[in-house]
Amino acid sequence: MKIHYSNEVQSALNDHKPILALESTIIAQGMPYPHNLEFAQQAESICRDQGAVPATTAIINGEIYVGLEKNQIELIARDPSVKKISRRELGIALSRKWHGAATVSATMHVARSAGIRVFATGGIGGVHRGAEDTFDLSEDLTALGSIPIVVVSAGAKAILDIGRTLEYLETIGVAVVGYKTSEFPAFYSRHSGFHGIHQVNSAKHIARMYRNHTGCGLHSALLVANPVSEKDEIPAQDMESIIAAACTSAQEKNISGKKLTPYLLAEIVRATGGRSLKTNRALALNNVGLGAKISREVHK
Ligand code: PSU
Ligand code: MN
Repeated sequence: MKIHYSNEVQSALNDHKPILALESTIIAQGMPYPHNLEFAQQAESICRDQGAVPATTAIINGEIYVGLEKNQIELIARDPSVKKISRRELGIALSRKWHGAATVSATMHVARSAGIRVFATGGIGGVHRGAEDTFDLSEDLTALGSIPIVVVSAGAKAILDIGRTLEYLETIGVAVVGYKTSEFPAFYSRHSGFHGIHQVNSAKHIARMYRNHTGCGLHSALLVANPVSEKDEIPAQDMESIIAAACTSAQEKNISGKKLTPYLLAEIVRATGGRSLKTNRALALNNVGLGAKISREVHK
């Protein structure tokens, strides 16, 4: 796999400095312009402030980039031709010379190949509600089961079936820990009602767990669930009817496959009058901050 590195990422790789992988689907398909551009820039600056080099990953003209220049981030944020690319579609995107935003699964795949061990996103994809009929399970799950990197997320997106997502994470052997909590968070909300995950209270301990995880020869990810802050959360009971309505609307409009998650997120932004966008942005930036700290500890 041929990867173009930004100068900043290339020198961090040469000097063994901490690097944090960031995905780009959250930019291109997860948030509307220009909020997505502001978010992407802020994510990079928080990462640098915390002492890690941001490695935002995307495909431009059919080439893989790890670490984007300013104009490349702008292209991902505002060019409507940018496609959502998951791991299985990398070869297709390269052959077709597409612009592509990398999902969690695609970013994990590229990060491993680049030797980057820590990655921060908003919320992972998972088992969709009604998956018993649609079979809609995100490719993020299979990537988490087979790529040994630390993934920081605010839990699984609340639009999913969180209970089944947790069960599936167990089936595929993903280690799940909560940052300062033993309850798996629900993306927009701190609480999902699913208790009993292992609690870890510092980036240092997460780094040690990761070393032991890979030291045991495990090839799955260490998934760190980092709840959104209290001041930014939307309580789960406020979200539930909005999410249910968005899911019904997607069904009525026959929206499925890779279009489903972006549609649901946008519907929820609309229905909450932009409140969910603020929360999504806050939780993702919170994950970047923690991810950068973990990256520093992993590099010690
Ligand atoms: N987190 C967010 N917003 C997003 C995503 C994550 O806060 O848009 C993206 C990630 O790129 C993830 C994708 O891989 O949603 C999941 O899509 P799907 O459910 O189609 O697998
Ligand atoms: Mn899907």
